[in-house]
This record gives sequence, C-alpha cells and structure tokens, in this order.
Amino acid sequence: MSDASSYTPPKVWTWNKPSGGRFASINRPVAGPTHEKELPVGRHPLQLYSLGTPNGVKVTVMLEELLALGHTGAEYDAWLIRIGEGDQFGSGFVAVNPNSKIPALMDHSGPKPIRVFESGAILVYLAEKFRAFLPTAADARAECLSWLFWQVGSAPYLGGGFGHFYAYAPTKIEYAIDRFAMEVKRQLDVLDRHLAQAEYLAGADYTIADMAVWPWYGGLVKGWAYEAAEFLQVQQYGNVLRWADAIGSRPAVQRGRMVNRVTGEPSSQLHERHDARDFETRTQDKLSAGS
Ligand SMILES: N[C@@H](CCC(=O)N[C@@H](CS)C(=O)NCC(=O)O)C(=O)O
Repeated sequence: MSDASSYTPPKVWTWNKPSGGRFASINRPVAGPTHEKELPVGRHPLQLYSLGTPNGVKVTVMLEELLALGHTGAEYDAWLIRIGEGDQFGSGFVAVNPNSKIPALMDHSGPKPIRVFESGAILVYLAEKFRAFLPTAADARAECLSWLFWQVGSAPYLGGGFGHFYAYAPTKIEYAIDRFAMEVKRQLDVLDRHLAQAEYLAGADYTIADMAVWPWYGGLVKGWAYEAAEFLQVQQYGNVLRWADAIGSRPAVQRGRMVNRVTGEPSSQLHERHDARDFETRTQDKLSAGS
C-alpha cells in the first residue's frame, strides 16, 4: 500500500490488491450473491436476519419494546448473520436485502411475505404496523422522523469515517482522523444542545428516533465504541450522557442489546433469539455450562 502522502490516484481505479484494515476480507466493489444459501425461517411472524452491531441493535430494541408493550404480533426469530464470514452475500440474504447489510426483516404475518431492509425503514415499518413509538401529532411526528433521518445520514461519518480511520484502518492517517473527529464532535454537540431542552429526541416521548440514535451516539458517550471516549472527550456532552443512561436503563433496551451479540461477556450474548425465555436459558455462558 502507498504511503498516505505519496499516493497519486491512477486514471482508473481497479480492484487489484487487498486494501488492508479490519473489513478488507468482506469489502468488494460489486453487489449480488457470492454463494447459494437459503435463510432459515422460524415459527414467528417476524424473521430478523441480523448481528448485534449498532444498526442491528436498533431493531432488536424496537422489537423488545413492542413486546414489552404487549404487542404479541411482534414476536420474532432473530437469526445470526456473521458479516465477517460473508453470510450477507448468501443468495437468501441478498433476496431480503439487495444491499447485503444487516439488519434485514421478513414479515410473514400477511398473505404475502414482505421484506424490509435499511434499519431506519425497518423502524418506521414496525412503528406503523403496531402504531407505537412514532407520534401521530404532526409536529412530534416531524421531529421524530427528522431525528431518525438525521441518524441515518450522520452515522456513516461516525462509523465509516471516524471509527474506520481511528480504529480499523491499517495506517493512522492524521488528515482523515482529524476530519472525522471534527465532524463527530460537531454531531455530538448537535445532540447535546438539543437534549438540553428535550427529554427525548422527539420531545417528551421516547420514540424510534431514540432507538436509532442511542446504539451509535449513546454507545460512543458510554465508551463502548472504538475505544475513543477519551480521544473525543465524551464527558463534555452531559445531556447526551443523561439521555443515554435513561435509555440504557430500560429493560427492553438491555434485552435488545443482547440479541445477535457475539462479543463481550458471555452472559450478555444471545446469539439467536427464538423465544422470550432464551434470555434466561440460551446466553453463551449458559450454553457453554450445559455443553
Ligand atoms: N444504512 C444501513 C447500514 C447497515 C450496515 O452498514 N450494516 C453493516 C453492519 S453495522 C453490515 O452489514 N456490513 C456488512 C458489509 O458491509 O458487508 C442500515 O442502517 O441498515
């Protein structure tokens, strides 16, 4: 690989060498499946194909919140998609999400199965289906959707920009880290100023906007992402911390964070969720004790 300061782009980019870095083995410049593989289908109406990353957690938190509200139609099977092993490029997964990224959802509750991909679209789909966590009043609904779309547009600067260059890239490039640290701190300040006047992102009520933003920016201020809490001086964002703690203390959020999680304490990892009792009986600590 060329040194950052000495690289001159050729006339035409070609994919002729490994890029290096954490995701080099799964990144490629073309779409579509790499292999034939059907997806499993469980017994519940909703089938989620995901992984416990921030984008995945948004959806498992929403499903657990819906179940906690008593929406039994939100019962779901959560299947593990190991993106590091290329599961997202199997033919069955690509049929549910042509963009080959988790999370992806199939709804089998109607006469014809419905596919939904993109975490923001999945949150809106579920909120509309169950009439929950998306305000109906025009002003609060607009605020909720504005913050939801803010998250979808902003998080790539955090994950694909800052996180990638600070934590995963094979070389530390000062220009790239400076550019994205600047933007992420600006985004944290956007949230902090807003949360100085509002309990939740859309106002007085907890909504899908909070569920979308929390796994990314809540995780960042809690020190769970990229080991960057000190570098970004996250304690400056007191309102974001207050909001992150309030959301993190919700039992449904704590359950949602465990689903499809493959890192951390074994007791916090529920690789697949097919039943509400799995949280008690099928976490990795329990499975290894039983094997
Ligand atoms: N905009 C998408 C982003 C999804 C996304 O980036 N998912 C990552 C994991 S967090 C993924 O599946 N990466 C696999 C890959 O890029 O091949 C969403 O919000 O659903």
